[in-house]
Amino acid sequence: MLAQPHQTHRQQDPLIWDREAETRPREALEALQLERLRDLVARVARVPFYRDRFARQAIGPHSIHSLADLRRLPFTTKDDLRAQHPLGFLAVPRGQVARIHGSSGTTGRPTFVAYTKGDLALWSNLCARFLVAGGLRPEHTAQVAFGYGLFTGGFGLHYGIERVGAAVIPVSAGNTRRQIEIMRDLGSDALICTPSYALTIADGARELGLDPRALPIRYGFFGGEPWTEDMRREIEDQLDIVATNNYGLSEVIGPGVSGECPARAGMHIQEDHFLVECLDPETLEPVPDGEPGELVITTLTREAMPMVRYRTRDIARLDRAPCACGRQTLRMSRVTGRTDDMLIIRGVNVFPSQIEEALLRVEGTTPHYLIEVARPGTLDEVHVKVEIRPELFSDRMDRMQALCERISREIQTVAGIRAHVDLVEPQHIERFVGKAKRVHDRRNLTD
Ligand code: DLL
Repeated sequence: MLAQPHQTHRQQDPLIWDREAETRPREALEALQLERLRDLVARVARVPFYRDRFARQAIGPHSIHSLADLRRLPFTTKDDLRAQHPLGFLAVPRGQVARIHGSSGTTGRPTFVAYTKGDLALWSNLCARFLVAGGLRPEHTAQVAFGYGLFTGGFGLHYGIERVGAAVIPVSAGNTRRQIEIMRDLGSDALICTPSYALTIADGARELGLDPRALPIRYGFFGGEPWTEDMRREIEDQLDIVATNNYGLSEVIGPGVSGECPARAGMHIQEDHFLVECLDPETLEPVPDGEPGELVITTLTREAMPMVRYRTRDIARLDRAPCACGRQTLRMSRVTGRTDDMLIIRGVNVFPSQIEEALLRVEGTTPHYLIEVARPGTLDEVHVKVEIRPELFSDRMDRMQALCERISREIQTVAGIRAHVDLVEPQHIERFVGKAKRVHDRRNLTD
């Protein structure tokens, strides 16, 4: 089932928010990208990190003659952002910052992302593009079940929906029963959350004795975590909706980097604002189109915190063929993996090192642990097996139970997720000679 055009005040382009920008011919798009890239190189010279690197390589706007010159620019990594904590990457005076979001880091300390007023306007427009492409109309009511807060999902989509002119219900994440009640009371047409939460809502409806297909929602906009075509079929079937995928990351802007059109043959990258490369993560050379590689993103128009060649660690494939929908932009496949060990648990980014930090805060634990992730039904479940010191291993169930609860609380504090903790006798967790493998991810999240 594909999204059907609706009658709206934008009747001439019912499935395209900004026809001029979104269907710009390739040549004109590349000319615009080049102009913006030159401007970016001039602007980021205000950031000491880039100023130093550019100076070392004698790079300036004069070095950019074609888009291929992008490859002369240095990369930016999450570690670089961390080293400049909290706002060392700011490219505008602090007084021009209009909002700050954050993304989880390996140490529990967020990396901050700043926006000017202009960035916020751009962001809502980019979200409006994929929302309209996926079926949202001004007469619709959209329910946002992403968290509102430092996470970019809630606020990003919220303002995108407002930009489209639809009504927004900012329910925020969690409380499934309430989500369902609100959805039924207010007749929400669209649901915005992680794909796994969409399935939880379907489960929740059944638990309440309701038929999930009879819920009012008709459109689902899902992102923030990896999912598969099988999962899409499952969601569409269980909820009787059209589900589209959208991708983004806080360091770059949040949701709005790319999203699907009704053809649903990959996510259109908003190339007038982001230059996306797909590189071999080892050699950092481009991979041929259609081959998996790490996405590296340059923000062409972000003002407060522009990024030059940001290494996303996300693995995906690029497709340059024009799309049936009329857009000429590059499309990216689903994200099929990461080059680092970051896990996304129910939409929350978690690094194994955070779990380790939590364990080590509790006296009596050892650094021998195993994180098991599974998706037995529709939701991710995490079990952390941890060895405890021999002197603490006890026959007293109540003591062991209390210890489990303490560890679980620490994990919640440091990593923001709920985990089942299993205490294991000393020497019962496998030891490694080389690189320790501390994560067993049993979810099948590839295409
Ligand atoms: O998750 C931004 C977002 C919110 C996107 C809501 C879409 C919807 P972060 O918390 O910084 O930002 O996490 C970014 O999440 O590098 C990917 O690994 C993963 N990710 C985001 N969208 C998708 C998707 C937001 N559609 C990290 N498919 C990224 C697969 C996704 N992975």
